[in-house]
Formats: sequence, structure tokens, C-alpha cells
Amino acid sequence: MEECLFCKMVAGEIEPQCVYEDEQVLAFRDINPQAPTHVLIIPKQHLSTINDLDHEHEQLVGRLYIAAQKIAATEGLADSGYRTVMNCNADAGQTVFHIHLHLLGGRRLGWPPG
Ligand code: DGP
Repeated sequence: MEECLFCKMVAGEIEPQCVYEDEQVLAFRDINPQAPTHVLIIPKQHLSTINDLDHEHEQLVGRLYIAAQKIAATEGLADSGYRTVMNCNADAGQTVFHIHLHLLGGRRLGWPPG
């Protein structure tokens, strides 16, 4: 996956502003933040969209959410609240085809999303 932007971050070829890392997960600040806290949480394994997930990825997806919980706590969002979103394909606005969980917080978020 040498053309994948997020794989280049995992490989260290591009250095984002990281906020969390473990053996399977990397998290970094979004380049175009939509809230005071906007972090992208990615699996180090390349998976293009939610449609590529299978039962073998259950633990990995769980780790994305546990990472989100930890980052939210570090960012001071645990009590005030935050949102996690994973977009899939064109109608949801997915632009980077390496799955990523958006973690947004630090302001009152509108619902429904646009
Ligand atoms: P999505 O639309 O769900 O595919 O979100 C992709 C996000 O990736 C978008 O919010 C902007 C972010 N992004 C794109 N390029 C870069 C980059 O080079 N660095 C960082 N940190 N974020 C990026």
C-alpha cells in the first residue's frame, strides 16, 4: 500500500502530530480540524473501508475505540462529551481510503450531521 497516505504515516515516511500509538493503532491530529479536538485513529494494518472488515478484525476495531476513550480522557473530554465517526465511501464523504475513526470534541456538536 505504498500510495496510501496513512500507511506512509505508519511507516514513518510522513510524520503527523501523533497523540497515541500502540502495536496496532496510531492516532494523530487531523490536518483540517472540525472541532478544538479532532484526532484520527487508524489501524496500522491497511484496510480501505468499513466494507473490508471481517470477524478477524473484531479485536482491532475494539482497539480503535479503546484508543479513542484514552485520547478523549487525555484531551479532557470524557465528561463533557465527544463524538466518534467512521465514514465509508462517497456519500459519507470518505476521502482517505485507509479506515480511520474521527474523534471530535471540545465544542457542542450538531446533530444530525450534514
Ligand atoms: P474522511 O473524509 O473521513 O476520509 O477523513 C479524512 C481526514 O483526513 C480529513 O478530515 C482530513 C485528514 N487528512 C487528510 N490528509 C491529511 C494529512 O496529510 N495529515 C493529517 N493529519 N490529516 C489529513
